[in-house]
Amino acid sequence: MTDIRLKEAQLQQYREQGFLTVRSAFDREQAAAMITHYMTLRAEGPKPGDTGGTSDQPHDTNHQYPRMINMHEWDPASDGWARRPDLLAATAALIDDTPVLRQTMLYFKPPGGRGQGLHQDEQYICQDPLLGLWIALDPADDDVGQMVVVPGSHQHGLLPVEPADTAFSFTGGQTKMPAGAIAVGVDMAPGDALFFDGRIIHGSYPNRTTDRWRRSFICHYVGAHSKTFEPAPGTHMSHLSHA
Ligand SMILES: O=C(O)CCC(=O)C(=O)O
Repeated sequence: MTDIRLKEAQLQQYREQGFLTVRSAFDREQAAAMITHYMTLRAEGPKPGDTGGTSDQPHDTNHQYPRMINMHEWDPASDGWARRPDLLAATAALIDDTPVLRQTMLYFKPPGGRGQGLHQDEQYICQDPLLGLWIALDPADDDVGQMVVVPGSHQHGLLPVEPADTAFSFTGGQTKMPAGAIAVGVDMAPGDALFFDGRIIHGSYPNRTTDRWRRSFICHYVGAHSKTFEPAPGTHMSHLSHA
């Protein structure tokens, strides 16, 4: 089994850029087994907290394969993957604290599925530090709506939110982009991991293919000493009517 250990240069990159890619954190067979696992769970029927996104785009394929949330609360396999000791150790090094699992999610993003308006996770979860861990289960590239990040944007602090174009985003809110912000796509292979800061601007565009999925297993961690904060007016997604 893979066992990741971060080097000082990787910690440095995370601090400066706000994200870090680690190749083959899960091996390909494991990623394939996770796809089978989650497709089986999805086929069983609705789970607590499912969402296919805003209802104004009923033909979005995300409605047929809604995002799952907090599977670790009812699925022991998800709990085990989210608490893999080396991933927790990497997270501890990145946030310089004892990690506490805050949330798990599974994005199916079938062919034609909408993406998610670019945002900062702390615009949803008001705890800092917060760290996201995004595991690619399928190859993730531009065509399928890979993760995009704005390098260094975690250094802006929390930014205002605005309505997103729900033709492209399954959520109704997005971050108001700071001047000069450039979003870059992160190419990932099955099993690759992306660690990202709770304040980095990130999200994804739609899956433009007719035959490829972009499934991903996502964990969010806070630290034992993370602080809950009151968001400044206009910086939290709940300030929009359909976030
Ligand atoms: O996978 C995506 O499209 C977006 C995921 C995301 O925003 C997150 O994991 O915080």
